[in-house]
Amino acid sequence: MSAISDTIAQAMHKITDDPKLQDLRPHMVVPDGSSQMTTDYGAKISDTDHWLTVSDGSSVGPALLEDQIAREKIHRFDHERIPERVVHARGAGAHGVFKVFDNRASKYTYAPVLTDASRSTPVFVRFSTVQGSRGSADTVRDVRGFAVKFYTPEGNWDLVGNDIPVFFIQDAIKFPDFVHSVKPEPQNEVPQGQSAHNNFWDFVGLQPESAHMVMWVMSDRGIPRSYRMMQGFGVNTFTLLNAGGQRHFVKFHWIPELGVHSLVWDEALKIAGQDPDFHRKDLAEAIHAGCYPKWTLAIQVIANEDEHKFDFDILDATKVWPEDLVPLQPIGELVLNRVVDEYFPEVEQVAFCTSHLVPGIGTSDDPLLQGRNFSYFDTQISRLGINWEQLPINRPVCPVMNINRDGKMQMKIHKTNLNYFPNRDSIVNPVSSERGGYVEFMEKVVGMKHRVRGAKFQEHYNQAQLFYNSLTPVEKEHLTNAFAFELSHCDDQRVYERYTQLLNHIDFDLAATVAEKVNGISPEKPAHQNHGKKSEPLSQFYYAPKTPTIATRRIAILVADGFNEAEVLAVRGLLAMAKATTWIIGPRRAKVKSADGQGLVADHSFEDQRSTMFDAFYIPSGAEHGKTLIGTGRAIHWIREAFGHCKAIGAVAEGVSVLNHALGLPEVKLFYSPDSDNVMTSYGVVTTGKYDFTSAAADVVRIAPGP
Ligand code: HDE
Repeated sequence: MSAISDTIAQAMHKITDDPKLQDLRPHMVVPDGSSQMTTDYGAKISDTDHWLTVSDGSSVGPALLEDQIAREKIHRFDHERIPERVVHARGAGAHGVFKVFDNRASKYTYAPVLTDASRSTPVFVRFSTVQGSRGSADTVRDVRGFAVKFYTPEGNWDLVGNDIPVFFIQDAIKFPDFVHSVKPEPQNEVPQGQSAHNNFWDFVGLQPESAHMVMWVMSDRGIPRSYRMMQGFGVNTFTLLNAGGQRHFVKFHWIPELGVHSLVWDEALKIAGQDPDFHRKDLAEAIHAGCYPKWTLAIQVIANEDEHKFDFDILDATKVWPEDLVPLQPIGELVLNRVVDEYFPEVEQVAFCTSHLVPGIGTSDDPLLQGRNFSYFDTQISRLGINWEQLPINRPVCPVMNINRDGKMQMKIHKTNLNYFPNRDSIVNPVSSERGGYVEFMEKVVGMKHRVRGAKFQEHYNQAQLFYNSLTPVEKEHLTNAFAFELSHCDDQRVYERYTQLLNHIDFDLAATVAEKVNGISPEKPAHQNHGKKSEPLSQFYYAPKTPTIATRRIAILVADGFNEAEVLAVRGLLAMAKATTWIIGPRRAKVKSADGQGLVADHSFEDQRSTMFDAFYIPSGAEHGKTLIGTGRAIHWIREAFGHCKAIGAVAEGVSVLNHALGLPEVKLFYSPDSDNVMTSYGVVTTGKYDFTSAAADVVRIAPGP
């Protein structure tokens, strides 16, 4: 654990010192067994099960409107729902801490949140999908939101990012069109949680500026294994202001400690049905287990005077700043260490605004960001009302004082007869920049008023090519298949034909393969020559963790009656030491007898938790158990499916026979026979015939499941 993580770990144990938690505490309601039930106005309730009626006790009579208790219950119920977010409706959230390593960013900014290493800044993070509604599934192909609220003594700073570093459009004015096109179609509200439909591909086919982002979403980045295993990006270009008054342009990056990992498409599809809350549960499971998700915050910085030195516009949100041109500078660490207590008041009511910045951090002329700065505040008013910033989860931890007044659900009572500025008593006054007042960078702006974007904004394919070229062969294959899946769900010929033509501006082979798969237009020659350049960090493999780890990975142990219990307990112990979680999967969720002990109660059956829910599995030895598994169709399917999804697999003795049977491998001689004493590893499968199970288990621990 790094020094910084140690400090953060200590900060976590002193969670009571967290200023945001202290702020939330007075709002927490903790009923205990002796709590008396009351109405919302405090009168005690004697009966909450029977509506007041006129009755002689032997039959039911008319219900009385005078029953305040019944009416309150129904009224409150009728109004439980608020509008869901127009995008990013489905999400999960957690509390945490942010700390910088040292003051290395003070060259660029005087914001203490980014420079003061003695601080632990409380944060709330909300992850989300974009397209689906609140009840949609977690594992769909989509962009993921990564929104962070920093509660600093200088005010709240909201860094509202995504897991993909670019966006579909360059100018905010197109956002309603883009969102209408990707959301379920207007005539039938289909499809839910998917972009595989005519309107989305029609829009992006007609808007080549989206080409780069579409490549990212069709890559494995669109189906992350976990919120904990994805990068985050501020996407837009922000600015930093230092104590000397100099401005730098900045992009923010979150790099996950666990590396970037994705599901495979077949898994993602199946999990969407088998466990639509997969990511939400995964986040809570890791935090409960004390495996706190962590990210490094890194910045890319460009000096004010270098704004125009690149062949792309640095204010164009459809472009990355390639890391070989503008290196990442790690400056701090984010740790999520506390699950929410109640979903609605925390995750549903949290509200972010890109314009909520603290002194030392500023906005830029990025035309997408400018629109966002308007939109977020506006949307919070319609979702939560004008006083949304007074809600506990949104409230800053520093004093808030001004002449803003009234509005629905005003919670504050200002004890003053003056509600304007200036006033005769100077009750509340602006603060100079020296004393911490927010100041904008003074910039000379000259120009004509017209509706245009700069010349460099007109180029759309260079970075889409760079992304494609930087992928490994397996990533390319997944991306090609994703295009084929999506376009084959479009039945309007104009739509899928146009998109295959657009792909030919990115790469001839990609366009030709997809066109063949979906009956699109097969190109004869490239519409644009692929420049052939690469940038390694664009492949998610580049972000594999420095030290491979299986911490928090879910590992299934497949058993039937007669399994070797001592072996299972030893392997479980070893895996627990490596911080993986193990789950006994048996023929039923009940006790499974062992050959040598008490037996174990299975956590799930083969039927009710499928292989897709796990990162790896292991089959112990045991003669009877081996025979039973071989004869259990569901177990055989389980093994085949997991092998097909390239899961890490371990097996001992009779467990190896089960594998060989399920995978039909004796002929191809992939694994040693069950009675061989050697340990063999191939295709991520570790097998041994030895009953010296500790060495086999050590091998299981050694292989970290791949991306
Ligand atoms: Fe958003 N976006 N967005 N967006 N966005 C919203 O605000 C908007 C964009 C992002 O967990 C809305 O509170 C416009 C880029 C996240 O609560 C809304 C434009 C990026 C979240 C809105 C964009 C994002 C939102 C809907 C184009 C990546 C969820 C509900 C100009 C950097 C925040 C809400 C949460 C939410 C507007 C583009 C990320 C309507 C106009 C680019 C993570 O205000």
